[in-house]
Amino acid sequence: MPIDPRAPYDDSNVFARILRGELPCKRVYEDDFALAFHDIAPQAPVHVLVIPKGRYVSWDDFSAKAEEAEIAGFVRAVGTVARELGLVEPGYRMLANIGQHGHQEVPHLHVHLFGGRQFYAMVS
Ligand code: DGP
Repeated sequence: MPIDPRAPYDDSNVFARILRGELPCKRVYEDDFALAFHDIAPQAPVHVLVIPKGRYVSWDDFSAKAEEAEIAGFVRAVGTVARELGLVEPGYRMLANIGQHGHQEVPHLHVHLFGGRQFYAMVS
């Protein structure tokens, strides 16, 4: 079910639990600002999620409330992950679902990185 975008941050969400080490993940990258790991239900040969370490429900509150250093660190981490995974050539898709109409299911900001195949029209 898509999340309620007005709900406060829920510390029991699955990505918060991964950040705390309570649940396993297939980690591909970590720094002070971000953690990246393989999606549990990949929709491409490469499907990685990059999440900030701070408590942000979505891109909406992250972009509004995060410190400049957190924003810069997270944006740089997303790019670093894509480069380290070898996605830059021939290219990749990045996506963040936000709230109900965006069909966001996990209420902790995450950027999807998809690669390893050709993409066409936007997802439905
Ligand atoms: P979204 O619809 O943007 O909220 O996508 C949530 C994604 O998170 C979806 O592609 C599946 C993935 N996911 C959900 N639970 C887990 C989990 O426990 N581990 C991992 N690695 N991915 C998960």
